[in-house]
Amino acid sequence: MPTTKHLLTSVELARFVARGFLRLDGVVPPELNEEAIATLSTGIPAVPYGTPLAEAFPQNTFIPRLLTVPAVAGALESLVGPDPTVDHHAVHVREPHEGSAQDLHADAIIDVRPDAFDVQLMYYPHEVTPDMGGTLSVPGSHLRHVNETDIGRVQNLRGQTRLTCPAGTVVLVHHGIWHGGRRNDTARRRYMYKIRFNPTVPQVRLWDTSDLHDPAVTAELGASFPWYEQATARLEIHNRVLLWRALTGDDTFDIDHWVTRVSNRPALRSHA
Ligand SMILES: O=C(O)CCC(=O)C(=O)O
Repeated sequence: MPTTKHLLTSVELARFVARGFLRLDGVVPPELNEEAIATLSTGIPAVPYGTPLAEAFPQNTFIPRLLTVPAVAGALESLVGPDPTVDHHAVHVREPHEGSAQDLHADAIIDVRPDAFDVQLMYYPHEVTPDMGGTLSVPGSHLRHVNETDIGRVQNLRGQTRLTCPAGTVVLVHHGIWHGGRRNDTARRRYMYKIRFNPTVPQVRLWDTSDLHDPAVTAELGASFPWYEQATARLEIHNRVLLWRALTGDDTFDIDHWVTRVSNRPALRSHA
């Protein structure tokens, strides 16, 4: 059933679970993008960790208006539900000709929650061209837990993406995604605004589930990525099945028997 809330579909949710990110290209209108550059360059207000989103920013200021763009609001609600809290937010600038890139990392520390995740919204108010230091990210890395910059020595992985995008693009990422700002070889500052949300409700069937049984869901969840090892790729699928079970509340869902097989523990029965 179509929704007026711009909720994500099950296929889109499954894509997020497999890849660890969702791109919304050019969804923010030009007038807001123009306002963004001025707002982000003068600085944004500090928000204490865990502040309810509804209390974090004065109404009708830039950030609430960004977050109520329908495609952004619908995607966010589909992933973290209504009324999340703000973990933290920051403006990330790649300076003109700054000469270096950021180490590959995952934010915060190892996070082993199997059934919950935070979402980080990355917003790019201007076009990001190939030499402008777009955020590099590694599709399908988010469920392979790492401790912050412990992966910093990794220089390049097959299938990594260095973001190029039109103005007004929002990328929503799972908190575990491996990423890093790249070197900006242009004469222009590259802006990105990032805000991390903590869910306050169980992340169960928060999206438009009318296509839940579409075979494309399983196809998305089974996606492989060029940097995966042949055997470890199976663990990635296993971990996605666990997350999909948590998100759908369906503990029978499986792909190729991966989770069913390794969780099979027949109960002891008496043979009277
Ligand atoms: O500047 C960027 O593109 C990424 C920065 C970032 O996400 C970080 O420092 O954690």
